[in-house]
Amino acid sequence: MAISWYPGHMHKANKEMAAIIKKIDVVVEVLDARMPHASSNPLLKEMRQGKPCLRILNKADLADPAITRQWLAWFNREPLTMATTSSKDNRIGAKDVVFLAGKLIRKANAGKQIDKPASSGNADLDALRAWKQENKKQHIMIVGIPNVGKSTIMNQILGKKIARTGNEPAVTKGQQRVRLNDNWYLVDTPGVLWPRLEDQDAAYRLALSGAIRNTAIEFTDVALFSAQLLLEQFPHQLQQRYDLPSLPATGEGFLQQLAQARGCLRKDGDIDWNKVSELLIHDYRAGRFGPMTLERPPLQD
Ligand SMILES: Nc1nc2c(ncn2[C@@H]2O[C@H](COP(=O)(O)OP(=O)(O)OP(=O)(O)O)[C@@H](O)[C@H]2O)c(=O)[nH]1
Ligand SMILES: [Mg+2]
Repeated sequence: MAISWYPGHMHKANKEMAAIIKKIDVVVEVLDARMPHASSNPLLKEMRQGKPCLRILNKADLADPAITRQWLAWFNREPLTMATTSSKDNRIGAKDVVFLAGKLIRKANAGKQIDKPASSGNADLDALRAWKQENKKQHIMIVGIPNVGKSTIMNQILGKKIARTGNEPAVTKGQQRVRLNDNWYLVDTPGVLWPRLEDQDAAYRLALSGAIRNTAIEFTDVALFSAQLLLEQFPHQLQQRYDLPSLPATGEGFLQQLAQARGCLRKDGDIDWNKVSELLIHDYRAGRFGPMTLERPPLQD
């Protein structure tokens, strides 16, 4: 079954983001460190139009640190962007975000021809204007796919729980603007996808991560896709987690074996596909196979 999830609230949220982006100084794009490619929103690139962007590879605790470093190097090649990580035990805080966002704004301004306003002839007024320019309110908008950890990061930056968080997509329903201090404002936004998930392999990875509402996916399809992927790329981790003597060649064979081993069976002894699918997907989401990154950056020269 092709995966697609673009409910009305996302369309609305995308329109609302596009409407305020002109007033935003730095866009903070939160990505899933386990799948930085699949979790990159192509609409955002269009919307951003070269505005400074800080990318946060979040849930880095669930990703392979060596591959995360490669991704950071890959993203840092892009002009007017910076990339960093955040994780459960080492969350990015206000100091880091303000420091990096400030750096990006200075870089962006250095590339601009800023005409100094003509002197008003009144020294006090000129000083007030200069002060206002220096103390301009800066706006940061936090964006990203559903359930990637935007609100968690916003709360961490603010040092208190202002935004509701939860382990399911579409927890945040509308924009929320909060003052961090005299100079900085933060805007939390609802998680958004885009109308057509053209790369269906990437869509399945998103479904595995928990970015797509459970009612919009077939658990068994996602589990079959995931079992095949894990068999090909992480056979040792699979075998270790489930203590299996050997691994079958196909995703279906693997799920059958897992169902037998874990008693995911119906009363009549048939395999309970839903139950075994949930088991595999939940284990991945909880990081029970150990840190695991499903995508690598393109090869660099
Ligand atoms: N392991 C791990 N989990 C995290 C991390 N950051 C956030 N989470 C969890 O991810 C889930 C989603 O977090 P939210 O902050 O609600 O995500 P969101 O992007 O605001 O989600 P929506 O508003 O629904 O789009 C919650 O269960 C968080 O506890 C992290 O760095 N590591
Ligand atoms: Mg949220």
